[in-house]
Amino acid sequence: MNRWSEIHKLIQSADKILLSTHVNPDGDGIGSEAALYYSLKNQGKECRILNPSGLNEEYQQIFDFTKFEEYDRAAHKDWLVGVDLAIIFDVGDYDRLQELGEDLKELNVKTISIDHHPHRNPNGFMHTLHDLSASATGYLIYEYLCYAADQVGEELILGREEAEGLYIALMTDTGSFRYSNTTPEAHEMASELIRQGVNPYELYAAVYESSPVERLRLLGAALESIRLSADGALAWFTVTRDMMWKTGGKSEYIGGFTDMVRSVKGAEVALMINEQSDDRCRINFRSKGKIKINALARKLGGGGHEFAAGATVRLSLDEAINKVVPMAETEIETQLAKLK
Ligand SMILES: [Mn+2]
Repeated sequence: MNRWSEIHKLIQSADKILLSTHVNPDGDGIGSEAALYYSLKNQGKECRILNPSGLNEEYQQIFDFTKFEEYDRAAHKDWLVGVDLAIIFDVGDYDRLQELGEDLKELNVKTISIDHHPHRNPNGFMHTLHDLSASATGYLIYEYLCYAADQVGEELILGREEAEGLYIALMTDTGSFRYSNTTPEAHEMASELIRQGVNPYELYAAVYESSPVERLRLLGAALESIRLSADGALAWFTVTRDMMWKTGGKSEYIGGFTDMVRSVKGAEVALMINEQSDDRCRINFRSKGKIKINALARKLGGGGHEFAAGATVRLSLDEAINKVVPMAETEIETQLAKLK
């Protein structure tokens, strides 16, 4: 039996469908939503995208931003009544849906989680399709659309938004086909999308070459703060509220900073400590592939992939530095010693 057959039946028998993804939606979540949204609309289904938070500027140039609504209980809860199915992308932890998750539960809406992250407790969802080997959630959506087309004996023909959504999902989650999750299947999917009309440079430029200058200034301040430790195997840096204030930066500009710091020669792990308030910091780890960092993120109350993980800690900036940096050093040194 095909792994999509059950989900396909659920989708076929639903008339009113909600799509959603995590807070601060990334290219994978948004792209997956766009692809399935337009596909379901074409089938005449009533469909709506409601996310826990809004769309970053770069994605507003590619997609019709009015289709990506920020969930507002007062304005949207009435619409949730009578939803047959909620499909949630790139989220395995139900709690990340925040208020929307609470309301779906209260209204007893059927939920499906489609994701490629490892999870401790995927509870809360009624159905799940989790595949850690998939490069992106968008890869899974592509596989589903191929399956659905095949069921009616047709070739998959994608509209502009569907094809661009899938390409953006894949491009952003593989770091533009550079990270270790770049599989032959990912390239095959990209080649099919390009054949169907996607323009790779146009989408790359929309996402990566349209930074507000404040973002680059904030990046400059962040790069200035890089420190090396564990014999150079750890490159850590901070993004403080002071930097934000001086550069005019915003928290949504921070995505991708840790990946950039990982490029330091000799560094195995990059670590960002982002001061969010007097007693809260966001911690981000990126590994080049020798050191697994998800156990470290879990110790701090977070999670993620083996080589890309993070956590939010209830600590001041100084406290976070004093706690997390030594923890990371110890973890890196222990793992490196085992590799010798
Ligand atoms: Mn993803």
